[in-house]
Amino acid sequence: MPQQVTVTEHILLNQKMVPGATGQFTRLFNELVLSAKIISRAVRKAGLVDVLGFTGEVNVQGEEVKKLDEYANRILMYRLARSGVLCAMASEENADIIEVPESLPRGDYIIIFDPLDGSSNIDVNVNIGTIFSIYKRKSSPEAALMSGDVLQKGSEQVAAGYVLYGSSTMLVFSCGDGVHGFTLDPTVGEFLLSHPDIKIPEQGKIYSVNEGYERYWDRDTKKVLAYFKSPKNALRKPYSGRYIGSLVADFHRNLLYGGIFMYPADLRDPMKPTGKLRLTCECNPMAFIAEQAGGLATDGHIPILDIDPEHLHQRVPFFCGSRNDVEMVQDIFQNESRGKKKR
Ligand code: AFP
Repeated sequence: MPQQVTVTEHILLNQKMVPGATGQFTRLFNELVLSAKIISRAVRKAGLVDVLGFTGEVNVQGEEVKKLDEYANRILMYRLARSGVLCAMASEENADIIEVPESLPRGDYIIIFDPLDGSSNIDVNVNIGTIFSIYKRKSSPEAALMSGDVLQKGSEQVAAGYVLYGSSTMLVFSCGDGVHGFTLDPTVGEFLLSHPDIKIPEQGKIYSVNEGYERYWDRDTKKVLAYFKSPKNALRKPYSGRYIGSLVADFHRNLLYGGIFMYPADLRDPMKPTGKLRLTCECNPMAFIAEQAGGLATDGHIPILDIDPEHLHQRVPFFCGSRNDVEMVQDIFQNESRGKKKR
């Protein structure tokens, strides 16, 4: 019988290797895993039961809320609040930080999540995902929770990952010791280790961006796209363009095959001058995974993980993936800003 490590076993083995580990993280992770299974079950039934379409409400991002979005949010809120190890949570769907009520046991961890990213793809049976990012509070547990406990730099994440509801359901995460992927075996109801120690190819061959918005980009960003499409780039031929419009799916493909995901700043909407993706619940966790797999993530000027968040729903330009490709983006932006200074 082949060796089949479950995600719980993997976390427990790691816990044993961390001196002073209390089991709190394991408890939190178990609730995340259970939530992922429950959400996956609902996603798999979409089309058969009444979970497609809109709830009729609009979320904090000004987007219409999908029924599955709302369901996933409720599952995560309920389960994670009962882990007994969190002091606060934040969701892409909620305007503010949610403190765990005093009536429930609490701990030092903080989780930020996007319950169902790519939800415009739900009704057409295209891959969607859950993204999460975990921190430890910095202030004393006796003191009142500070916004700085939740708004930490991405480099302070203790763990991050995503669940991809695709041709199979996969959980990919890092606790700072590399990236590991587990596939849900529906016959036993367990996530089994299928992709140990994932490394992103140093040189990519795919670029993923919503090219339809090119006319709204600045000159640097247009140069970046021209580079990936040029036969004179590092590959000596144009990269393949692949864009699903579902961050988890686009990121996951590029993680395994090598490539770069881009959501640059654009001038379409004056309310969103720094792009669409949110630093805390989308970019930071993906940047953490990318770096742990040997890749990079930048906003064009500084590493995503070094950005000090100003508010919970902050948006940043995002370039993330294979090391050589992201370095090229940084070079193009740096040369442009050097040129601007000279002019
Ligand atoms: P939705 O959840 O509204 O579908 O947005 C998904 C997303 O946040 C991210 O998953 C995609 O990469 C990106 O937006 C797609 O945005 P565009 O449709 O503007 O390309």
